[in-house]
Amino acid sequence: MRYSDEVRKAKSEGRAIVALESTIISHGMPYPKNKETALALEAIVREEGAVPATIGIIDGEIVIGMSEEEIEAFSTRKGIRKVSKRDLPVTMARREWGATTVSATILCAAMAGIDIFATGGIGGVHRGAERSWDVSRDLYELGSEPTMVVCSGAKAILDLPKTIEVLETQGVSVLSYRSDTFASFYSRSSGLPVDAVFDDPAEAAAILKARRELGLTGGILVSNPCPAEMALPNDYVEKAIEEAVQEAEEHKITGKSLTPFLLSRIAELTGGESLETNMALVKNNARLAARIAVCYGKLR
Ligand code: PSU
Ligand code: MN
Repeated sequence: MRYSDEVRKAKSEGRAIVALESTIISHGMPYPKNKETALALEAIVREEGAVPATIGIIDGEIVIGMSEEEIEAFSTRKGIRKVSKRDLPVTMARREWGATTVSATILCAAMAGIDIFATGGIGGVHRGAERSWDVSRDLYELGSEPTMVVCSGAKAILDLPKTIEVLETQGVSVLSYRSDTFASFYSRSSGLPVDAVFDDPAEAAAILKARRELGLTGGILVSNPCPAEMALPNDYVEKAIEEAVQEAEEHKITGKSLTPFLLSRIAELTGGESLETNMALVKNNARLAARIAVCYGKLR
């Protein structure tokens, strides 16, 4: 594992750190929006008084805190493996490059002692999972590592009621920021219930502290709805999702290619609107994560 100087210093000084993932850069957004977004997330985290740690694997080494050049490389380089837990050993032993998903980023953040991580939307139970059995590793890593993940719910391409059920089975505490329901990625509400609503980042920090003190395995999911001015109407985006899901089935796109395919197809079908929304929501999540991290730092 290799730390950037900034992250190593922040760790030794006990400063608030926010982990950021790299699959969203290499497989979740097209160039140059992926790079712009990744750099913007880092700037937002710093603006809020925390230190960003973008995580990925370079030549088999887990990097905790990428440089700007490394972020640029993850934005453009072809053939970067999308890494979840099962891929970590192969990527490391073969000295490959790997973009870490939510699940692998949770693992790396936990190894690095970073408590809070921001992303766009976690993976979850895919639509049609009763046939495909496609359930993201993200849900199980949340169930076993003590990390808090700040996101806009699970991606709307998924079966959200089933995703919420698995989170419950896994014992993940699901919190929602200033909204009564679980967010639906591009839209603000899925209509699904959460375990607790909070209005102040300090409350989320207190819940994280309580969970740690109990010594429970597993983490906390913070659902932060997309900013209202950038949210897409549910039924509008749902039409694009259904079309993309249908196409994926026709083209037999499965496994780790499915989510990247759906995200890029939905961006095309919405004339780029869904991508703008995705960029806005992940920035909003980085800000909230940094605020919670700063509050958590004061509690510790
Ligand atoms: N959030 C986004 N865009 C993304 C992702 C999250 O706004 O591309 C990535 C995360 O890395 C997440 C992955 O772990 O999508 C889910 O992939 P899968 O469904 O194959 O588990
Ligand atoms: Mn999958």
